[in-house]
Amino acid sequence: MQPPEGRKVEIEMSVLSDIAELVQKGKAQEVSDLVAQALDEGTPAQQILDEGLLKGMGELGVRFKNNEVFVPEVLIAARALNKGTETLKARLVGDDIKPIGRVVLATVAGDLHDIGKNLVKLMLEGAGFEVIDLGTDVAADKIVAAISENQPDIVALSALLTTTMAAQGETIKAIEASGLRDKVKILVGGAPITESFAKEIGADGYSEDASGAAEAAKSFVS
Ligand code: B1M
Repeated sequence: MQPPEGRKVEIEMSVLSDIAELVQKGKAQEVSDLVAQALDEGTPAQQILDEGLLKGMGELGVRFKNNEVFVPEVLIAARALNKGTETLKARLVGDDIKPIGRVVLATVAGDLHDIGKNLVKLMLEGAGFEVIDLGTDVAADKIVAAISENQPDIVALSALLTTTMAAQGETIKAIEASGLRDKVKILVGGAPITESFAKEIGADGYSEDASGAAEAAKSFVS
């Protein structure tokens, strides 16, 4: 028997706040199990992401900034969050969808942050793209080599630090120098990136979040 509506909302909220708390504690398996439970209970994936997984990381981010937690705790939390998004992905992305385009995706040189990039990957795959994920701290020449090898429609670059934003521009310059610039659309994003910065460095598109990145990518191939 289903619980009455008010009680259902209460149960959902408690599962989501448990997810947020377990992300902060870095409990990867428990996070993954609760994400699966929330999906089984019919909670929308976007709500699990926003009000569970990302809420937990947001709260931890504030404590990180205030020097209440340090790099090791944040790293373990990031692993738990990534495991949670993998569980979401397993339920969201079908196996036998014909790709609508190919994307080479990377976090730029000097930058180790991969949670936002992984979300962008999830949304792109959900939108039907094949994604070649080069990982984090990816040098411009490696991105150029991946374009030659894979002939993507789009190159998507993430940067989370004010000190690594410039590497997006350097990567675009390297793509220009290789003669491959007119073969790809370039999409940039990440917390410090703005639309005007994206224009300044010669990107074709910018989005402030992962679902916007998927929308922009779709507009490039439509
Ligand atoms: Co770092 N870190 N970190 N960190 N870290 C930040 C970014 C920081 C804001 C924390 C702070 O001080 N408040 C700060 C940056 C300050 C600045 O540059 N202005 C910071 C710092 C300083 C550092 C170190 C230098 C700390 C140190 O060592 N003293 C160091 C740098 C290491 C390096 O990269 N070389 C460092 C290290 C780390 C960890 C390794 C511990 C860990 C990363 C683990 C991992 O990613 N696997 C970490 C984390 C987790 C964070 C915070 C807490 C969370 C970032 C995150 O994942 N957010 C962060 C503080 C915060 O943001 N509150 C912080 C959730 C994620 C979903 O958001 O990545 O912004 P985000 O992605 C968003 C959008 O930006 C957008 O879509 C996503 C949402 O839908 N998006 C795109 C992202 N990429 C996109 C691409 C697109 C389009 C949209 O198109 C291609």
